[in-house]
Amino acid sequence: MKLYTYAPAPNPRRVGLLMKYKGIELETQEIDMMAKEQLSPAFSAVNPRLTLPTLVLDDGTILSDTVAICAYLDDVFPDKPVFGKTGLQRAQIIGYCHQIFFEGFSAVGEVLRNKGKAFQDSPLPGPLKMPQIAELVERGNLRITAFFETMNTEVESKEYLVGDTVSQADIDLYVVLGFCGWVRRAIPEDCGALQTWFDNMKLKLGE
Ligand SMILES: N[C@@H](CCC(=O)N[C@@H](CS)C(=O)NCC(=O)O)C(=O)O
Repeated sequence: MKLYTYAPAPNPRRVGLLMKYKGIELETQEIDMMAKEQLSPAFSAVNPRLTLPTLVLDDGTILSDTVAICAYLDDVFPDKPVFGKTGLQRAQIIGYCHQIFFEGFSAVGEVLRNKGKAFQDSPLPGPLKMPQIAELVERGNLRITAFFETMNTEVESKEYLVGDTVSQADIDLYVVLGFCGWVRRAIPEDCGALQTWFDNMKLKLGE
């Protein structure tokens, strides 16, 4: 199998940290997003959704959603599982990944991509062209504030989001909290539990 990625970008980082944590090595090709290589005909032939990460299996099957790639890699490389030890834990982890993607990643994306020239006509990842909407910057920032508060409550009495070891949910939360920095949003002072959780997770992930 082969992974197409761009290591610094947030969704690729979710896969990168999973691979680092589990000690997985794969054939990898970096697609330079700064040079907009993900929009090239060559990459379009690999993944017409034009998004990273993309995992192409040996039989040609394409996985182009981060959570699907992570779940698949966790299955193929079972040491240090990050999708739970029971069916319930697996469901809870997938639930958190979905929540973090929708309430966290997409809120930051809303702020990042609706202003400035870098994402002009491209406020959403992928091939769709449409205008930026300036008001979404303000709404995205409100969503980020709400996300900090929600996640602060989630980790108030927990070392890990689910169970007693690192899961994909922890990796995703760790990555999105870093991604908040791209829009100059830091964990607020009144979210002390979240800051403590983040500092501990940084050590656990060897970052
Ligand atoms: N559905 C995809 C979305 C991934 C995504 O949005 N990736 C970003 C990089 S973090 C991307 O490829 N952006 C392409 C672009 O901005 O043109 C997933 O869950 O992995």
